[in-house]
Amino acid sequence: MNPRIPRRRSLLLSAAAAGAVIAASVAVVGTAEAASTLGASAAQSGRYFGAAIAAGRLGDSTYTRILTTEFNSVTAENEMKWDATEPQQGRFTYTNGDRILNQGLSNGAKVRGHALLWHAQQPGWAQSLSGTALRNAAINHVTQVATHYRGKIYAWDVVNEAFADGGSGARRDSNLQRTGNDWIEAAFRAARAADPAAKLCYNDYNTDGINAKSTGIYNMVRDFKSRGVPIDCVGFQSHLGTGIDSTYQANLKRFADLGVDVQITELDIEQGGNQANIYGTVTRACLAVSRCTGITVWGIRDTDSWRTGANPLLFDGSGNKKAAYTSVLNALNAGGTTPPVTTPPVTTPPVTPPTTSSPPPAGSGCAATVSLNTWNGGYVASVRVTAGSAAINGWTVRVALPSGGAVTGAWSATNTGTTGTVAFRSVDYNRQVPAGGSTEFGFQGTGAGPAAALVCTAG
Ligand code: 9MR
Repeated sequence: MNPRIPRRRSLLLSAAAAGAVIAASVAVVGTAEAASTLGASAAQSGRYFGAAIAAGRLGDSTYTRILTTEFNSVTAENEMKWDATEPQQGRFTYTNGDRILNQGLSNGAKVRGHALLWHAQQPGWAQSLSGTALRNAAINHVTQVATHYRGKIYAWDVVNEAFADGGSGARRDSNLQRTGNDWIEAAFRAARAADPAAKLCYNDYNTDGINAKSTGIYNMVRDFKSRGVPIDCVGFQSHLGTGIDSTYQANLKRFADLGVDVQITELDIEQGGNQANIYGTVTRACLAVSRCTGITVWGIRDTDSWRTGANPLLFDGSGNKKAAYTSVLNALNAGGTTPPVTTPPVTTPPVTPPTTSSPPPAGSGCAATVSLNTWNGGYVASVRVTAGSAAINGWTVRVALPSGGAVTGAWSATNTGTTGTVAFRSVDYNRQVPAGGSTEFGFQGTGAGPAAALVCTAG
């Protein structure tokens, strides 16, 4: 039953020679039995095998037995999404998210966080926001939720499904996208600041091969890496039908070659003649790409799946292993490349820097106050512009940056220059501020934050 696996052995030995953590297991590889569970067999090559789980099903003993026996990673199917964790603005509820977390951690499993920002499953209050208010609410959401789970999440889907289907390779229209094209990088920066140890992923579907959509995402990741935007991984949901694109593995590989981990994050495959084979193909593709660190199936039994009638999972409704299960287990036991041991860059914990502001608006001027969310080497700045005793129609805030620092993006304002003293000018929708009223804009930058009080000019 245990095939001889010379390829895996030699790869593990070379990992040992390189001093990788996996070296500890090398001595037993030659005589190892094939592991008999998905998690254990994935762990032989340094990977995880996980499932999306639902808090409401944890009382089902068949479900929980399979979960704790077979899987060494869990993802909350719904419980960590925006509508679940912040049902009212600023009021956070973590009860069900924490149940998933604790189920995973108490079982020695990794926990994938899913998902901080997404155009779907937003709470009603967020759906009705736009512009600065939505941007600030979104960044606050990322910061609060990632802070709550700080140090406990293996990888976060920071942004989910932000690209359009079809041939454009462009971003999907959404309320988040309309806050400015930089919303994704702002979210990643905020997530890094809040939980420096979590791997930060972009996650999407219909990316199961080299196509226009996956290429759009590829270009974004390449851009992020070149500009130092903190991204560590890309999730490929892999909700598959009865076939699989011949470039599935090559697509994973091209992303890995950008210097990010790749993960199969929501695997389910329509039942049909090819289901077991395709499960094996996906598993082998991950094993063949060294930076493919794990696979998650989107549910446990067919009856737990969101795809009613497709029977797309590894266990039938009674909890029996299907042919697809055996196909995956055999592929895992045949071994593969070994993922490098990578951790997010070490960063110093965020500090709360002093808030700097210009004097309170005297008469008809304006004032600007900044608060910073910093990390080692960068920050996100939120600036509040307050009108004095008269309404203003247009404003400019000048920010003096320390030498070496630069602005890398702004929202709800347009900036002139990126270094030295940078001027941020109001945009159409936040130009008018009533007497005593305020509006907000933001920017992110490298280096330390503003070096002096901000100067606000009305008009
Ligand atoms: O499986 C989830 C289902 O229970 C929810 O009703 C649905 C709501 O949109 O989300 C499902 O999970 C989705 C995941 O969060 C993102 N990728 C697509 C998944 C299937 O729709």
